[in-house]
Parts: sequence; structure tokens; C-alpha cells
Amino acid sequence: MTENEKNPRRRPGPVRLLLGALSGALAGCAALAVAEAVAGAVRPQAGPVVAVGGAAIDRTPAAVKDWAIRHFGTDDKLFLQLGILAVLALFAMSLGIVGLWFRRTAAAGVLLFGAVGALAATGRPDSTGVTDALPSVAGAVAGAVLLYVLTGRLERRTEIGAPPTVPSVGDWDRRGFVIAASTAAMASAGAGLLSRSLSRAGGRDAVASRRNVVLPAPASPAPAVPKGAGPRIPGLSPFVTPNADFYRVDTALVVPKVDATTWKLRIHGKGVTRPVTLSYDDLLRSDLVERAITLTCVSNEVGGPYVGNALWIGVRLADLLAECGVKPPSKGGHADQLVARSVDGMTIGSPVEDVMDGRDALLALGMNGEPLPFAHGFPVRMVVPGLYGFVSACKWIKEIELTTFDSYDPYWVKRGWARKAPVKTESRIDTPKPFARPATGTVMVGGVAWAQHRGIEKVEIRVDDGPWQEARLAAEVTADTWRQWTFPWQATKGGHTLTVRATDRTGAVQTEKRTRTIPDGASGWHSVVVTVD
Ligand SMILES: Nc1nc2c(c(=O)[nH]1)N[C@H]1C(S)=C(S)[C@@H](COP(=O)(O)O)O[C@H]1N2
Ligand SMILES: [Mo]
Repeated sequence: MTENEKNPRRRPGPVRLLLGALSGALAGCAALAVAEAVAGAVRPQAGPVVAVGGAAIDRTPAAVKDWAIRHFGTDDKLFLQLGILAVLALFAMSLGIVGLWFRRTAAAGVLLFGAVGALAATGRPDSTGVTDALPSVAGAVAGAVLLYVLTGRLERRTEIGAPPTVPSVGDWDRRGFVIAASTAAMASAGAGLLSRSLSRAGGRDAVASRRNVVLPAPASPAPAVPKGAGPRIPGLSPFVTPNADFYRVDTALVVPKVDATTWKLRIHGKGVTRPVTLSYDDLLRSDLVERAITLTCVSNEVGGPYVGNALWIGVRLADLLAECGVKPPSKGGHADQLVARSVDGMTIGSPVEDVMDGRDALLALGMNGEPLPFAHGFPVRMVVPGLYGFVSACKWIKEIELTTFDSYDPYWVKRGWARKAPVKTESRIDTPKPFARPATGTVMVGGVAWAQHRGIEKVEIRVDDGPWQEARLAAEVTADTWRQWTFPWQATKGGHTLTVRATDRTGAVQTEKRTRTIPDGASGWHSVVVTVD
């Protein structure tokens, strides 16, 4: 037994408390660096921060997720990871201080953290097995050993056989501590760098496979977007959203990098008389179509940014399903739900009827003329006009199972979101921005309106409590895309509220009734308050 463990109540001075915390922090850094380096070699998704973060995302109540998206937007994941790191840092420093009295207990505490990471990693839906525990275990062992060594240097030294004295502050092994601590810091930095290069190398095949893709010209191109027909006013969303500006919503803390040359898609399940497993090349050789389709997230608030329009190149899913023998329920098919599974364990359920009713539901390979970006689902994703992304747009897809709504609830449904969710008719004012200060005279008001697969019939603007006035609509490309609109407003001095509403081609007017995003999408009118100078 060491001297400190014999005298647990001896009070260390502030310097040693600090050094204890520092030891803990160093042990924490070493543990993470080693864990990430091993994860770089095993599987980037098996790293403890990503695994614990992923587990946290899956367990986050819908309301909290909604709040996080609202406050942090697409940065919600960054904040989650920073939060995990902050909690880890606090615990590591506390363990370091505990180690001043109880070295073995503190080291065991580090191992306990490793166990949490290992459990999280092996419990992920995309876990590939027990090897996913390796990063956390290796990291925890490294951290525990280091903490044990460092706190050992901080113990008061006594001559062998000499009675314990009340030592002065200078009694601990300064030199040993400094050497061990700086060695550990350098080794951690090295492991950190190693993990970076390893994870970069890990995605190399996938990156190469994407670079080598040559998308053939689609046999059936997208309907031409009349050049110059779209209004060009500053601040208005372009008709086609560039890939770099396209919103991204998913649960992946590490974007899956899938190698297209080894990727496979399996189609099977209820009513599938001819199950198939397709390769990327199989799809490339199929009849490709290009379609303009506007995608919307159910988490989009009224006036929010989670909507975008792209030209998707892909295979018509209905044709593929028909080849597999699938019939929609209206033609006697027994499966009413199509469940798509991704390589990262996401499950997304769509109505078979909608996918096969003649609309351009796609297995998409291309987005705006290039292979899908990794963040948007490379190599293949689904896109179904008229349905929110969470019930249709599975990215990094690897499996399609035909089943029923009664027998299976996919990921979001288990978390309180709707089983079926057609996109609601919505419109947004892009310009002027809220609290803008335009000058009196003609102010160009502009924005977008969408009601995918029903189409937009009319957009109206209201100034303050005035009458609804019709906006000018850009030419309709198809019913599956948003439509840009403009309205020249004769602005008068003072504060004004501009409100927009759309009418879809079924004649339904966008409802004024405000609802939350949960369970099936926000509704209400978008308003912008401006002050005219
Ligand atoms: N694998 C996977 N696919 C997914 C998701 C996800 O979390 N994981 N999110 C869905 C949701 S909620 C939306 S709105 C769309 C967003 O697609 P985007 O990120 O390409 O805009 O992807 C869908 N596909
Ligand atoms: Mo979404």
C-alpha cells in the first residue's frame, strides 16, 4: 500500500490538486487519442465520442432534438460532440484529483469510461461486431495506466523503512512527473495525428470510387428549366440549389464513406417474388432518368432553411420493384410499407402505394450533374417527390425490405414522428430579410413555395392587414419542384409585416394554423417584419 492510501485524509495543497486535475486531463487526452487512432484503423464510427454521440442522438427525445436543430441548426452535431468532450474533461480531471488519494480507484474509473464507450460502440445499429469495442478498450487501458503512473509521481516519497513524516510540498517526484506528463502529452498528440491520417486513408477507396464514376447521360433528361425565365432578384433562392448549399439533415456524426465498387443493394421481403442484389454498376447500366425534385425536411420550421431543389439522376424505383414482382396494395400487393436501410443503420419507411403510383420515386445516383456528394448519400439514396425526407429519402441505402406498416416501425416513427408524412403546402419569403430596412418605393419581395407532387397554383402576399395580392410565379417546371415567386411592393415609410401564403393545385390554401414540426411537419404562414426608411 502506498503512503497516500494509508493516509487518505491528508490534504494536498492547491498545487498538487491542480497537478492531479492535470494528470486526469492528460489521461483523458491520451485515452481519446489512442481510442481514435485505433478507431481509425478499425472503423471511424467505432470511436468512443462518435459512438456515445450516436447513442445519445438515438435516445434524444424528439422535443430536445427539435430544440437542438432550432438553436444550433446543422451545427447541432458539433455542439453534441463538444458537450461530450466537456463532460469527459470534467470527469477526467475529477478522476485525477481522486487519484491523489486513491490511485487504483481513479485508474479503475478510467476503465469504467472505456466500458461505456465500448458498450455504446458495439450497441450501434451499424456495429460490425466486438471489434468495435477495441478503440474504447485500448484508449481506456492507456488512460488508466497513465493516470496510475502520473498520480504515482505525485505521491509523497518516504525513505524505505522510515516512519511517515509530514512532508513539505517539495517531496513528490517533480522530475518524474514532468517527464511522464510531457512524454504522455507528446504521445497523445502523435496518436491524434495518426488517427487523422488513418481515418483519411480509410475513406480513400470510397473517395477513389466516387472520383471514377462516370454518370451516363440520362435516357430521359430533366425537363428544361427555361433559361432566364426564373426571376433574378438578389436574395431569392435559385431554382436549383447548388450541392454545396443544399441543407443536410441526418443522424450521422461521421459521414459514411461507402466504396461504390463493393456497394450492394438488396431488395427483398413480403411479396418480392424475385429478390435481387444489385451493384452500383448494375444501376449505372439501367435506364437512368433525370428529374428536378424538391426535398423538404419535416424538421423545417415555417420560414426555415431545410428545403432544397436538385436535379437528381437515378433509376425509377417503381420499375425496379415491378421487376422484383412487387405489386402496390391497390393492385393486390400485400406489403404496404417499403423500409429502406442505410449502411449507418437508419431505417426509413415509405408507402409502397406512393412509390409505385407513377410519380418519379428514384434511387438516385447523381445530384446536379455529379455523383451524389458523400454527405448526401453516395453512392445511392432514395428521393420520392411529395414525401418529407424522413419517410422517403434514405441516404447511403443498402437494403429495401417490403413489409407492412402494422408489423414494423422505422427509426423516426419509434421516436414519435408520423408513419406517413406527405409534404405540407408551404411558402417562404426569402427577401427582404426579417428586420431589413429597405427604402420607400418599389421593393422586390421574393421567395419560394412548394407542394411537391400536387404543384403550386397561386402565391399571395399580404402587407400588414391589407388584402391578399397575387404574386408573380416563375414558370412551373413540374409539380414536384418548388416555384419561385416575386411581388413588387410599393413600400411606404414605417414598420410593415409581409405575409405569404400558397395555394396548391388541389385548390387547398396553405393553412394559417401554426403547428409544430412534430409529428408530421410545421404549418402556418411565414411573415417578415421590415422597417421602410
Ligand atoms: N441514412 C440516413 N438517411 C437519411 C437521414 C438520416 O438521418 N440517415 N435523414 C433523412 C432526413 S430526415 C432528411 S430530411 C433527408 C435529408 O437529405 P439531405 O441531407 O441530402 O438534404 O435525408 C433523409 N435520409
Ligand atoms: Mo428530415
